[in-house]
Amino acid sequence: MLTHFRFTTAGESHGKGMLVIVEGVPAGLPLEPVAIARELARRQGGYGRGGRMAIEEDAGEILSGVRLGETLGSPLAVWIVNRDWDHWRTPMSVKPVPDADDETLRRVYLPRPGHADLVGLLKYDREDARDVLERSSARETAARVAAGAVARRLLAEFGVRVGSHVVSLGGIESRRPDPMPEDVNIAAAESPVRCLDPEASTAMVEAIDRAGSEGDTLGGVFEVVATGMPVGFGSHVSWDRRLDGRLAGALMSIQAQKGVEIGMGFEAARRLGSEVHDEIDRDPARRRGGGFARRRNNAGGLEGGTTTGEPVVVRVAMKPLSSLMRPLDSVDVHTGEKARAVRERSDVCAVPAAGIVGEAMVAIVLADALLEKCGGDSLAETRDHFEAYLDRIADRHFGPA
Ligand code: EPS
Repeated sequence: MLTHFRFTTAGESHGKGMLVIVEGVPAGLPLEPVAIARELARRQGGYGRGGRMAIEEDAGEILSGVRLGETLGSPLAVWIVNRDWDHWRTPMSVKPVPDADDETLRRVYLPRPGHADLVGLLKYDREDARDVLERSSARETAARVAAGAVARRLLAEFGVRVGSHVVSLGGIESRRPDPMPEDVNIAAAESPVRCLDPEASTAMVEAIDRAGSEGDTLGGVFEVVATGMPVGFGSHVSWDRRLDGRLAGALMSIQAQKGVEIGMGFEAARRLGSEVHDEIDRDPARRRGGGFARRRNNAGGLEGGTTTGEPVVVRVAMKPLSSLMRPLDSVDVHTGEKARAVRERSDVCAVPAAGIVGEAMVAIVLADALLEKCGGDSLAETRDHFEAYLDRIADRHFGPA
């Protein structure tokens, strides 16, 4: 799905670490390790996380692709250590461990409803669900966030910023601030659940405590907002070039996400066309947008699978996590007997962290769209193409500056 800014991840949740390889970054992009460490630290936060986050201190080590603070145009490899691996050396051993019992190897025969455990066992012909859950775990999102940090760094060169906030959690809806804060992430960081409505934020924390004490879990909805993307990225011409589809696919690929809305989203289906579509005005100040402006942004910054120049706004629905401390009914895959699913240490709620992962996936898709349109082996070349394209739009409507 990604054609220009590509990445792949490897690693198991309690293995030695997570690796991500990012391909397609132009040469000459300034990149400090702290740009990655900062995003990884943001992902580790959020009220509702379990004991694991007290063990990990994700920073990310750049193994390749950067020299003297600048990208080389070669693949970037980033390594994120799993500190918890120290406790898992035997069960996660690469070599066989003869004579070890099921407990020592932490084998799992009781698949959790909602997790990849059962389908993975059947599909990959495994007996031990640990062979599945170690990879299906959302620990993998640390690697995505590292790739997203590189995408963000590239987008920043072009004035594009990506932020997120939690709009709903455990059924508690937040009120939208009006106007929205200038920097969503700075405002969201004030709330333990990254919610911009202080009252809702308090109620969400209480709901997490309640669910946790009952051995249950909670889901929610987060919103990602990307500002500064100019008009004309993505395309209407072919199904797989439509940016709304590419964003939705990338966001739905995040573990535990069940739905994506763009702009007004599902609400648009209930309204009249006149209430939905964003009327067009003349605005000479927006030379590089052809001198056009919109009165509102119900489209969420996308028309015809192409950016309009308004903020790109997407919301993503996350289901409650499927590792419950009060487990649901399941079947023992060894005996075929009815049993309770396995109790695995986990989080009560990871919606605030999922928002950071959502930002990463949006940044990656937008970076891909940017490189698709502007190309170039070096940042300078990409920038030349970017500026020339926007100057051309301005010239067409106003004549050369
Ligand atoms: C996860 C279960 C928990 C989470 C984990 C995702 O880990 P553990 O099984 O070690 O307690 O903390 O998330 C992370 C490790 C992370 O870095 O986000 C799961 O089953 O998906």
